[in-house]
Amino acid sequence: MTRFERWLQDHGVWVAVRTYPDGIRTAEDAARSIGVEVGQIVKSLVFTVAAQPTLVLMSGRNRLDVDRLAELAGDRVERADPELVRTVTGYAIGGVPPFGHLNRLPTYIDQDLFSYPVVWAAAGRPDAAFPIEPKRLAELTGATPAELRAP
Ligand code: 5CA
Repeated sequence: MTRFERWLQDHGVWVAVRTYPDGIRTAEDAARSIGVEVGQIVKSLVFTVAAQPTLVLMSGRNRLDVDRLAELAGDRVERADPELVRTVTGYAIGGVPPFGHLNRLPTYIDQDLFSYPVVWAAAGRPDAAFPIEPKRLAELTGATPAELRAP
């Protein structure tokens, strides 16, 4: 059982994890392999706001507007490096899930994800993903919905 699956079990959260042997490291790979629109893939991105690691759940078709996040969060925003991502989430880039992290992170969710009935997120490894209703994803992460896409 993977760490993510153990977290699901320990927290009584049920999602259907599927594996893709060819790997789905990027949103584009994931969309192609799963057979959905790239906008339906959830990118789980870690930034620091001041020094506080913060999670941003972004639609795969959008780029985060970092200035907008800084405005919302009220402080300076920087991208976390791969080591920090692993330290705070417990997962390596390419497989970072939207929840199930070592530490619970303040979280924002891209408004555009709510335009799909179902979205797909990484399941703790670069070859696994699971579908989830965006509303449930926001509830489980306690995320703040926001308009976050770069123009
Ligand atoms: N498995 C796929 C689809 S679910 C996945 O995890 N996609 S992702 O978008 O959530 O994770 C890849 C993201 O990691 C990239 O979009 C990119 O923003 C980020 N990333 C890639 N390389 C680095 C890096 N060197 N430092 C910080 N972030 C990076």
